Amino acid sequence: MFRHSIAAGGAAVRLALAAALTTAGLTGSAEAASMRRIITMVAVEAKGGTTVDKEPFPSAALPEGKGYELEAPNAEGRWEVSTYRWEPNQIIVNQGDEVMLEILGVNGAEHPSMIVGYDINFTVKRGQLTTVTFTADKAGVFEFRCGTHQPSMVGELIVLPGS
Ligand SMILES: [Cu+2]
Repeated sequence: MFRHSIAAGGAAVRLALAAALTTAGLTGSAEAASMRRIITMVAVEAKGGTTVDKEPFPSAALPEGKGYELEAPNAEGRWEVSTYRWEPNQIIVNQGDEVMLEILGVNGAEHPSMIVGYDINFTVKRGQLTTVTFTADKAGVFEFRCGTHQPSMVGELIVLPGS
């Protein structure tokens, strides 16, 4: 749903963003010029848990894949849930921007990943900063995904169309 509204309303979103930037004094005109963009990201694992005396173990399974894990109660009745994520998982740039993603691996040994539609492959490793640079020359919505931790470790690169 959201993806469709972005795709259909890209021009409106771009104008709104340009207006917001102008209001903030970040650009002199309603048309944002191509910029160098540096976006810091992390590969993280969100975790939570409790015990069955406080909350029952969920009866519904989570989607298949290594992106979600639901551990059954242990001998003490404690159960855990975890998921791998990109943070942020939505990136908005203007067409023509020179984009640099600086991605720190915090959880998980490695994340072999790609930006679908941009033919960009990269691997994020724990404790290392992976730099991904590209020119956002194609407008549209593009998935970036880890090949291991699906279906949760996915995000959207939104490239707003140029004039
Ligand atoms: Cu991963």
